[in-house]
Amino acid sequence: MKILLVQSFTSPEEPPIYPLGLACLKTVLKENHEIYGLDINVSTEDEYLNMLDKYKYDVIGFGIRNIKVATIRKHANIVDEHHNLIRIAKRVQPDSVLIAGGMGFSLFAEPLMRIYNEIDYGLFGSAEVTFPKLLQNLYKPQKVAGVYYRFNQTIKYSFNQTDDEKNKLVTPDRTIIPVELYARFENAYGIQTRRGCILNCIHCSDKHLLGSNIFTRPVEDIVNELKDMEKIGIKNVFFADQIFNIPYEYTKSLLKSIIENEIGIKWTAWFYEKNLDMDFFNLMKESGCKQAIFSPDSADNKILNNLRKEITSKDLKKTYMLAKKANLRVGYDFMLNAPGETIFSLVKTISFIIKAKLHLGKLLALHGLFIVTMRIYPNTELQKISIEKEIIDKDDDLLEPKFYNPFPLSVFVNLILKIMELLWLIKKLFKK
Ligand code: B12
Ligand code: SF4
Repeated sequence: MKILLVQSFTSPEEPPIYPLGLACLKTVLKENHEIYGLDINVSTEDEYLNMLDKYKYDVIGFGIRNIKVATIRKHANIVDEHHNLIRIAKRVQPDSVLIAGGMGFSLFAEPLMRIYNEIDYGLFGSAEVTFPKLLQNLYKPQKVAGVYYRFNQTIKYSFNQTDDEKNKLVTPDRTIIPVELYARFENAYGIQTRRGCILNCIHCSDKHLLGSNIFTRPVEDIVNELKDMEKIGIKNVFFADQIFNIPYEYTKSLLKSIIENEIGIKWTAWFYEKNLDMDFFNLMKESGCKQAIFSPDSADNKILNNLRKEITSKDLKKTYMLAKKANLRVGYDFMLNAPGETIFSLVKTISFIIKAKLHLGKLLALHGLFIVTMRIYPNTELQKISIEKEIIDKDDDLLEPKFYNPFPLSVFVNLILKIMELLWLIKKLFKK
């Protein structure tokens, strides 16, 4: 079959990123099919139309990574932009089978299948196993795991993927979209070493998407991929893993192998605050880490417990002590007004940020701080808590972003967010 894979709009606020998911799909599909790719974030609508005019495609797939991305700076509605691309494909190629997938789609698959009525099938979550299977069973979707399909004007869902199906990790084929199109964007190139997470944060949507086990790739494969990336001129990568230092021994052997193979690529990743020591920080530094990002979400022990972070403020303090010693840049993500938050716990978080900044100086930059309120995602414990507390309705599909930010603390929290927004703008102005 001739298949066109389109990376749909990601975020108007964030720089484009290389579509790693499409590259993984090319790897598993190319043996039996002819694969073409286009990323609308680095192409024009005319280029998209030309691509649609060029061949008659049997299948057109849309990668919907982000949905209604809500950050502290902007709340961008890109549901309509995705729809526009889908409608164009339906108009130009009315006989193609249209398939949607990607993590943004998966989080809100049912409401999106209702809105995007041109889409024939929706695929939930990772698709290295399910996409090729669906192509073999194009008119029997009920036989394949993770498929949303239409039957008698209703939307049906086949059945869940197993964890093994969700986590078939392959070496991406980056010929699907030219890598050089992203060279000027920060954090543009992702590389995945593992999938899944064993932690249990109450707001986490990745657990539902990827499962509770961690599946890792062989270290040798990753090192070879990094070598290939280096050969084609990539200088920085982002490890697109849930948590980079779990499993700990696996990560250590990966870092040692990067050092042994003298890979010169710089990298960034998300880290868990536990089990870190100076040896590990030295390995990070020596293997090219340019920034370690932590997502403690709070610095108060009671809130950390409520969020099920399984860390304490002591672990957090250790992160900046070690980073300072290793002279390594760090970033912190915080979520204000979490369940149980009081003015005292908030002050603890703010004073942690101030202490960390004083300690780290330039190693903790303003853009290294990501401070938001908690977005409530479907299939999370936070959703249950929010229903109990009547913050959201039990039938809310959450496609319209909702945040856990109860009154009266919300007044103070919104003020902090405004100040952060202002600082961002001032910084942007100075950069110009
Ligand atoms: C790593 C990561 C980042 C890194 C990316 C680095 C890089 N250069 O790649 C950084 C830090 C830059 C980042 C930024 C953002 N991210 Co992010 N990120 C992730 C994370 C953890 C992994 C993504 C990844 O690369 N996975 C590995 C690849 C191989 O998988 P994949 O792309 O998902 O593709 C698979 C499937 O989705 C599917 N698929 C993909 N396309 C298609 C197409 C078709 C037709 C089909 C059938 C299937 C299919 O098959 C693929 C293979 O299995 C995910 C969490 C998650 N569960 O995925 C969040 C996630 C994707 N990010 C998210 C968000 C919100 C953002 C930001 C908007 C952050 C913000 N400011 O709020 C920005 C947007 C950046 C942008 N321009 O798009 C959300 C998106 C959902 C949503 N809420 O809309 C996620 C899902 C996290 C979450 N649970 O909320 N992110
Ligand atoms: S560490 Fe990240 S991926 Fe793991 S449970 Fe917490 S939020 Fe989810």
